[in-house]
Amino acid sequence: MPSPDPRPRGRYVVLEGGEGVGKTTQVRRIVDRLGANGIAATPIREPGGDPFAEAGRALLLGDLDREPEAEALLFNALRAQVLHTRVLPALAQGTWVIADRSRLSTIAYQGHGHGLDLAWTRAVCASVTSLCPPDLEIILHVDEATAAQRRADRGTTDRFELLDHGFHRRVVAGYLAEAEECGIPVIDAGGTETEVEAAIWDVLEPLLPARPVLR
Ligand code: T5A
Repeated sequence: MPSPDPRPRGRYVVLEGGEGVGKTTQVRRIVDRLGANGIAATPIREPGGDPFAEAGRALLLGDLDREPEAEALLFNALRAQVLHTRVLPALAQGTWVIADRSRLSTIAYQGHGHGLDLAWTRAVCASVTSLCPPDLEIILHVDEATAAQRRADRGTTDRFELLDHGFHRRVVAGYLAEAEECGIPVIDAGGTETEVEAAIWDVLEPLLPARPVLR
């Protein structure tokens, strides 16, 4: 009989929020900080994460017209792909996965933003994320002016960033409504990168393996 795998399962943590709140920056910082604490961690981003999903990302962020239902389903198809090819294998190896977006993005953008039926959107997302539900989701939130400034500083645009202010307000309101309904932590991401990292770490800390007590 094979001996039990002694490695603890990794944890799957998802950072969420509207455009330019600093998710990518914080994914990198949290991966590095986990590494500094002796915990293997890998970043992924959605849409994307493996060659097939990155090809799908180009389609989704490109400017071909599409129906919102098709868009929501394609985000979820690519999610299923990376859950199988990247997330589940990493977790099984004991590696933490720190993700830039997942199901809440579809609920906020395609559901609240584009007005898809929320029950349908949630059900589609749930059918995919049930493959591997996140251990923790965190929503980063900044005021509109700060987010706009950060996007301008970064200087790139894709089809979602070009959508009107009303769309982005519905997305942000959608995130906050989901947070309220599902008890998801919302972090004020208006501080410095170091301050935001510390706030995320506080929320994530209970997931860390207990250190042996030295006597
Ligand atoms: N989408 C995605 C859907 O519609 N449905 C879905 O299901 C999914 C999964 C993805 C797009 O797809 C949509 C949502 C998105 O529109 P993306 O390129 O991955 O596209 O876009 P974002 O995830 O929004 O990434 P952004 O790069 O726009 O924003 P981030 O990652 O939140 O911000 P970040 O870290 O790149 O920072 C932006 C700038 O601010 C600075 C950074 O240096 C950078 O210049 N910054 C700070 N400055 C001051 N103080 C801080 N604390 C800072 N933190 C970062």
